[in-house]
Amino acid sequence: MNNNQILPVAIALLISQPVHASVSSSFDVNSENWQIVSFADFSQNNYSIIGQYQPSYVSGGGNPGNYLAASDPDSGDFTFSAPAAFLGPQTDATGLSYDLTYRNGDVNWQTTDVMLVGNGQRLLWKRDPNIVPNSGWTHISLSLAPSSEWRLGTTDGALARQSDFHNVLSDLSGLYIHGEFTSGIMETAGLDNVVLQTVPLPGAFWLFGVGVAGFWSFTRRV
Ligand SMILES: [Ca+2]
Ligand SMILES: [Ca+2]
Repeated sequence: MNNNQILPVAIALLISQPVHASVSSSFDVNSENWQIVSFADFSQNNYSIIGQYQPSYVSGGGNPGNYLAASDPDSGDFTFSAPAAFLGPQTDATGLSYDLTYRNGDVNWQTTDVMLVGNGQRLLWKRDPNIVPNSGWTHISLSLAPSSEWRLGTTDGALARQSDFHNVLSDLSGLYIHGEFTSGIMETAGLDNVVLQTVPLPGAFWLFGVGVAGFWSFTRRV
């Protein structure tokens, strides 16, 4: 490959990268504005916020590097609440993944695992089978699409439809990851590697990139 060919290939590679970079938090530098939000009782569909707190930022012990932790702050269901970077118009979002660790407390409380709020609607995700975090790192991955694990409004509400996802994601105002797996105020949960995946560019854009690069190469030769 000569010099005239390297640049077009580099351009093609650059253009072929997805424009919609996924939003992510790996907590390498700080807590990235995540917060702890505690709701009255997910299991009773009581979504009153009873407390907001700062998470602990833990150096080392993450998956890898640093991570966020929260010790159960009150009698409610505490969640890790995503910052503004994850919110707003997110209709391109297709999935969510995160890593959980649980280094203090028995796992004996199971209810909604992820809650999305937007446009006056609430989507509730409860994994089947239950998530049972442990002192290592458990990777959790979910699709933002209709399934038997997604309910609208309440834990016994209707199965969420595609139109419900579109409505909520078009103006996402809250993304909450449940950290509470112990009945009683004693546990500590940790969070790392949150990724909100978005639709990658269609293949036509990649071909377009190759075409542009090829044209550039052609014009360099004449
Ligand atoms: Ca980390
Ligand atoms: Ca608890």
